[in-house]
Amino acid sequence: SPPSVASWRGTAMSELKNRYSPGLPPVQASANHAVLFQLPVSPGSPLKPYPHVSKDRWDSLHVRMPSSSLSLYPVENAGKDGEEKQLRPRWELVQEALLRPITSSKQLQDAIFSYNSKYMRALGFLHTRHIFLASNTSLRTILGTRESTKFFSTLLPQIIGLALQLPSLVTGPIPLLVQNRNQSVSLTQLQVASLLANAFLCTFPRRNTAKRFSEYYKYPDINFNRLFHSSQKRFSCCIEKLRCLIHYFHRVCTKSPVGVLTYSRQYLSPSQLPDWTISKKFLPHLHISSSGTIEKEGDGFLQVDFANKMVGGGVLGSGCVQEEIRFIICPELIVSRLFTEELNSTEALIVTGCERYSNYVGYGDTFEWLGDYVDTTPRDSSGRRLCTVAAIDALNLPSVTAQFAPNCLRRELNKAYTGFLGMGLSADKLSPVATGNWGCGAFRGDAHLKALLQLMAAGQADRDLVYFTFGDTQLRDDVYEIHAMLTNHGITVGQLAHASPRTSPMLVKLALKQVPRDLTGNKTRAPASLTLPSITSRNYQQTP
Ligand code: AR6
Repeated sequence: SPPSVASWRGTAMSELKNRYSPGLPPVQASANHAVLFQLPVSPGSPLKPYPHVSKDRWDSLHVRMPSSSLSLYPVENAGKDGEEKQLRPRWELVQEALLRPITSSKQLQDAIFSYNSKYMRALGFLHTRHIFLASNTSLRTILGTRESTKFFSTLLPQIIGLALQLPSLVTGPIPLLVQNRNQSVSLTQLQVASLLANAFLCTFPRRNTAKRFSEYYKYPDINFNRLFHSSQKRFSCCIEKLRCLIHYFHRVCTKSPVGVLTYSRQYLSPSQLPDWTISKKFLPHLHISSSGTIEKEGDGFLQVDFANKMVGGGVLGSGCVQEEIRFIICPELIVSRLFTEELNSTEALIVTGCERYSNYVGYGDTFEWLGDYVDTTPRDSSGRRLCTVAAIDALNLPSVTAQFAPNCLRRELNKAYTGFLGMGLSADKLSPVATGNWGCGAFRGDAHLKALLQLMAAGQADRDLVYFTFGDTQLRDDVYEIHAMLTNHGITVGQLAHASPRTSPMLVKLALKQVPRDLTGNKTRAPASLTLPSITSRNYQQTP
């Protein structure tokens, strides 16, 4: 349909190049890429864990696995002098607890407590009424009576089986993706499922405290216990999220997934960052639509996750906005929380190969699981779905005006650029970026400004931009007009970055809604809230 009635403006999707272009080169092991299955991948043959002989690393550079022989847990024993503590291998306790028959939520809770008692007590978790998974009534609310009976008779034993296969499925050490390093880890979808089954059963050691300077305080939490807690804010969202997760386990336990995922930490050192003010790159093509979502209509593009610096944000708690919803409908993203240290300002996490398992409706408080989703996204030569998600965290702004400060603008440009950069791929093969109001919901940013900054970052990274305004038709038209005007005038990324009243009166007029007709030849309605201060000028006064 013609643009006047269509919900989109700009370049038609069909004219954008490189949709479904692989997001990464084929999987290859190297010093900074750990591959935990045997290469090469031959389509149709089962993937084998690698190395063939298990190798454990119980140290600060690798995930401390619950099945490690060095993971010990203090248990109380009745000795001849009364109670005494004895250290036992945690994995023995986990197996003992989970291999006993579990036919009720209370028994499941007791099993989890047997290898997590200290932590549960610390959080007041021993009050049964606080744990909704510990109440069969609540489980029936989540699953329905018949399904909840089936959960204990069929699905839970399968989840436990998947979790306990961990030592034979994940035979190599998983590196932590630490700050200021480019580093990747590739896992099979089955390995990821086993790790997630362990997270569901809360088996990961040392991950149960957020205390400052505890070993993992700069890592997101991974055990699912917070989701089981009925005193959570947004209790109904937690229930819907559990529905999604239980559905995921049902899917992977019924039919083992056969693909592969790569999790990459992308870091740019100061010398790798662009000098924005001298950039000669042009703004990219823009497709902007008021309908559609990044995960659906953005299929085959580089999909932006509006992230928290702790990737996944509140996915295992009460959060339920773009990032949390994405992680819960594609639970393989949740595993990134196991090994991704807090993102710094020039870092992004890129996940390639994740699959979507659930349908949903609503957003925030109205979010609901809506049944199965069959993902038909094609795979690359390494068995990864051609779905790449770039997690970039915008600034969480203390005030609306703060974002216009030059250092904030530069920070956001660098962050978006880090996520959009196709490392190891040639510029002519890069897929467009699918994004939207990044940093403009929970993080309170200005959508016009963020759209412009993302256009600049995409242009700098040689990618076109597909922008979903999430229902906002005014924003769609504003950004479309601004983009059309800037590209008609051949304005470069550098000129935009350099715009200030002194260096670029035209751009500043544009920003201040004073664009004269003779500059464009068209009637121009400048957006309400776009301002364009210089990122170089220190003295620039923001106009109210
Ligand atoms: N597709 C396109 N646009 C969307 C979608 C979607 N699926 N979902 C939401 N939007 P927000 P932030 C639009 O608040 O401000 C999380 O807790 C919609 O207009 O998720 O960067 C993270 O963990 C929405 O208002 O992103 C962080 O802690 C806007 O995108 C924090 O929130 C922003 O979505 C990040 O907050």
